[in-house]
Amino acid sequence: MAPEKRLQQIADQFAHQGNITGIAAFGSGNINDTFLVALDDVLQTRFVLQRINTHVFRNPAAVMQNMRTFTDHMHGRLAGGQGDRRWEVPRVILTKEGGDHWEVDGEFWRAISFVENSESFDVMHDGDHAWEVGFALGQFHDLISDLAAERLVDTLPGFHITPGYLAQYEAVVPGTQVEKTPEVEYCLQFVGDRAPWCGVLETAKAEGKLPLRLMHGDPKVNNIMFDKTTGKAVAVVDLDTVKPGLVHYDIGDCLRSGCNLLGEETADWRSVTFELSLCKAILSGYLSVARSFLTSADYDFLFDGIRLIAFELGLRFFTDHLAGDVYFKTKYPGHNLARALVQFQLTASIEAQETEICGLIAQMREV
Ligand code: GN1
Ligand code: MG
Repeated sequence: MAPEKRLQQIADQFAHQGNITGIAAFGSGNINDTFLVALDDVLQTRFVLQRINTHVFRNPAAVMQNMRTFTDHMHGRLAGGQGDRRWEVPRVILTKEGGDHWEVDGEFWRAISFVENSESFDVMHDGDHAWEVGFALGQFHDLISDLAAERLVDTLPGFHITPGYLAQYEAVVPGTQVEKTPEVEYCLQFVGDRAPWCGVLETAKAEGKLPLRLMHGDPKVNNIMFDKTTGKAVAVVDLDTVKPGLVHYDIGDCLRSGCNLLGEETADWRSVTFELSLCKAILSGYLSVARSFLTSADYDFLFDGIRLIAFELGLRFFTDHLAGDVYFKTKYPGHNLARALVQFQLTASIEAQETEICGLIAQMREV
């Protein structure tokens, strides 16, 4: 069967209104395959169709169960009124038989509503834009903060546990087939130099200094949707990794993606820098909501979180390169190495600006 016809048949398993008028690849995800389905109906004009990568998400049914639990919770919160801002939480679209996914030929498919009149960006335009990104993350954390963590299944054990990624890296290095180019040598050295520090957040967590909270897990800037008319943030999407964790993982991920103006896919890794003015704007948007629930210790570990998540993503990309590209989707040989170099350069830029970033955090926690 032609691939388009097959996609259409899968999309038609879900309980949408109207006729499908088009299906196109959507977004730039590194794990799942995503499509946008257009309909000729006026009320619900489009929806997102995704094939879950079951090598990464071993229990996709639990991913869907979680998504239903927390989106229901968030919709309940928003039903109480949401002030003068538009705010949307995507909805799971059920199959015509009432299930939350469709399985065919060993593949796992699901459908989610598209936030209409919205768009996302890989890089920030300016400080106002960046403030909105921070606000969106704060809003997300706030909306999920009163859902009991035990109600969600851990769908990706080990996610954002940096010492675990280091252990995987150490297991892969001895047997790698990858050629030891100067860039590979640089990465090996970069990781080695930071290995003793990389347990910083897990140690603080184990010592009870940082509270376990529900987090998004992947709030990179292109997972924040902006209203096309007002230019304001209106939703946080990509909800597969919502689970118990530290807000620091999310803040770090948001900043590592939002403060790199060249984006994480640039080939020009040597020019990558961490933009302090955007960091200030994102943190200030975030704290406009989160100031009410952050503890003093949370602030103490913010800088480490920012540095760590950039480093961790570099480590994950580099390990995948050494392992033969088995986790992240790649477009060319060496793609994961190029991505690792970007994140390591960003880490180095964060380290070089430690005094300024810590100064900013100190100023903001005083307000
Ligand atoms: C992956 O698939 P995507 O692009 O939403 C990854 C994130 C990384 C991100 C880097 C489950 O997310 O952790 O930060 O790539 N997701 C998973 O772009 O590993
Ligand atoms: Mg994701």
